Amino acid sequence: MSETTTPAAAPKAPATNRINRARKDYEGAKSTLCIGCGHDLITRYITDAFWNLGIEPHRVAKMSGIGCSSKTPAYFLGKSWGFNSVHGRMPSVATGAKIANRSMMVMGVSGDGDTASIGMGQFVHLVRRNSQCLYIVENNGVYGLTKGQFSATSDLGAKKKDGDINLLHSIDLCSLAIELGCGFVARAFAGNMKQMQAVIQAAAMYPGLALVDVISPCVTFNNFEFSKYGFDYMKDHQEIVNDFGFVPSTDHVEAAMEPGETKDVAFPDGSKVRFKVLPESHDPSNRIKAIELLHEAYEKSEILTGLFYLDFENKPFSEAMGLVDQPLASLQEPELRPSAEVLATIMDRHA
Ligand SMILES: Cc1ncc(C[n+]2csc(CCOP(=O)(O)OP(=O)(O)O)c2C)c(N)n1
Ligand code: SF4
Ligand SMILES: [Mg+2]
Repeated sequence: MSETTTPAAAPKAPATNRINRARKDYEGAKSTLCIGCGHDLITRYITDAFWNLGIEPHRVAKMSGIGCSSKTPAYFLGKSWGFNSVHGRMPSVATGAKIANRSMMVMGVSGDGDTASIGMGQFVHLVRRNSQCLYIVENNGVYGLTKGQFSATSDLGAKKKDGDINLLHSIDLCSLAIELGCGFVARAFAGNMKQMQAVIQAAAMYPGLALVDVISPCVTFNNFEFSKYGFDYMKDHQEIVNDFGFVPSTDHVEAAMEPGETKDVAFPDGSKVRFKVLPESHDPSNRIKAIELLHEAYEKSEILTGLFYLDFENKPFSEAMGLVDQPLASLQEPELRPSAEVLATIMDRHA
C-alpha cells in the first residue's frame, strides 16, 4: 500500500516585521502616476525595504524636489516625516534635516531632471559633504511631469516618438558621484526585483550619502523599442556588473543568493553586503576600475547596473562636524550657552 503524505506547506511570509508592524504601516497614499510607470515599482521596493529592515516609520524623513518622481514619497511610508521642496533643492533640505536631528534616517527622492539639470549644484555639494541620505534618482531620461522633454541623462542621439533627436551628450550621475568621492554608488533597473530589493536595503543602512540611480521607464513619453530607458530595451541590454544580496544586522535570514563563493563587505552597524564571486564580477572596492567601467560603457552606449563603488573612508557630515547625538531642536539653554571659561578662551583667541 502506498503511503500518502501531505506536502509540506510553503513557508508563509510573516504578517509583521521584527518590530511587530504590518507592511500596511509602511504604505502611503494611492499613486496618481500613469499606470505602468517605473516610479510605482520603486515605491513598492522602498516600502518592502523599510518593512524588511524593521525601521520605525517615524524615524524616517523623506525629502523630494519636483517631478513625477518627486511626488512618489507621498505613496510610501505614510507615517514618516516628509517635505516636498522646490525643483532641484532637495539636497539642501535633506542636509538641513540631518543636521537638525541626526537620529533621523534621511531619504531623498529625485528625478533625472531634478538632479542632473536644475539641482546639479546642490547634488554635487551633498555628495561632497557626505551627509547621510539614501538618495534615489528615478531616472527615465526625460522630464515626465512636463510632457517628456529630453533630460541631461538622455543619451546623445536618443529619439522621441515625434522624431525629435537629442543633440547633447549625457551626464552619468554614477561616474560623477564616484569622482566626487561618494562611498556608495549603484545603478539598478526598476524591472529587476532582486537587484532593487538588495540595493535599497544596503543604501538605506549606509552611514553617509548613498546614491542609487534607478532606470525607471516613463511609459508615457520614453518607453519605445528604440528608447534606452524603456522596459524592453533594459531587459535585453542591461549589463549587470555584480550580483549581491543584503544581510541586515538584525536578521538571521541569509541574503537571497544561489550557492557559490561569496564575499561579504561589513557595514558599521554589522549589516553585510554579500557579493557572489564570479571571474567577471566587478570588485566595488576598486574606485579607478569603477570609473573605467562606466567610461567604457558610455563609449559603447551600454547601460551598466550593479554596485559600482562601496567604501566607508569618509566620515558622515554630522560626525565630521562634531555634532552632538541629541537633536539640536531639543537642546536647552544651559546646553547651548557657552560657560564663562569657554567664552574666555574664545575671547583670548581674538585678543
Ligand atoms: C524652478 C522650476 N523650473 C521648472 C519647473 C518645471 N518642471 C517641473 S518638473 C520638471 C522636470 C522633472 O523631470 P524629472 O526630475 O526627470 O522628473 P520626472 O517627472 O521625469 O519623474 C520641470 C522642468 C519647475 N517646476 N520649477
Ligand atoms: S508621465 Fe511618465 S514619469 Fe510621469 S507618471 Fe506618467 S509614466 Fe510616470
Ligand atoms: Mg525624469
